[in-house]
Amino acid sequence: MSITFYYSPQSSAGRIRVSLAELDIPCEIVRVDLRAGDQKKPDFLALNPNGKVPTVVIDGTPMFESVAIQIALGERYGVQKGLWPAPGSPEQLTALTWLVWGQVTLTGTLFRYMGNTSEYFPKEMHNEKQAEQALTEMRDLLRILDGRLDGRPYLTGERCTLVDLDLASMLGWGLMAAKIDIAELKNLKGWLGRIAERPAVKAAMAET
Ligand SMILES: N[C@@H](CCC(=O)N[C@@H](CS)C(=O)NCC(=O)O)C(=O)O
Repeated sequence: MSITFYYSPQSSAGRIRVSLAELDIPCEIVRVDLRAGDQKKPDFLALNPNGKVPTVVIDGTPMFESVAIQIALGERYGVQKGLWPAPGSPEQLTALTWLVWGQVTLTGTLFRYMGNTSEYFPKEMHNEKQAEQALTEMRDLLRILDGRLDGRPYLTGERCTLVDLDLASMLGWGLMAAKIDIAELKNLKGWLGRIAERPAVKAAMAET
């Protein structure tokens, strides 16, 4: 088994950094300097034509899109480590559901809100009505997530899985960047706090 991980700290690749550390899988880490444009060089584009991190090469096969990478890592290495439900189990269906919900529905809405409000995006692209609509949807989704965590410490039940780590990694950054307050969502707040305390998450957050 060989894994090469193309990584840049404080980016979408952080969630894969956390998964690899939690799974305790030996891998070669290649730093990609996004500011210097390493991701647009021909060698890198041959692995990921999108020119983005995370990108991994597992036993010679390149993969991109963090959701696909999380599923591959979970299924290959996570079951044994208790970080991914067994294939064919009801928990696996639940894990896939929340992972994709987090990456497609929740992240899509968050970025729509940020695209219309945040200083990360040019002011001339901001649209007040779109922002209002996206924020209403975002609040609904956060309430849904809070409800899922009611009486359940983690998304699939008693155990933390790569799905929790993935969603929490995106939300920990996203809620801060989008300046969305979740004080009244106690389950969500507690879950984010528990995950932020994990050594692999702390280590990834501290990397520069
Ligand atoms: N949907 C992709 C998003 C990847 C992505 O947007 N990566 C950013 C870092 S956060 C990137 O590499 N940007 C470099 C660029 O666009 O030049 C995933 O989840 O893997």
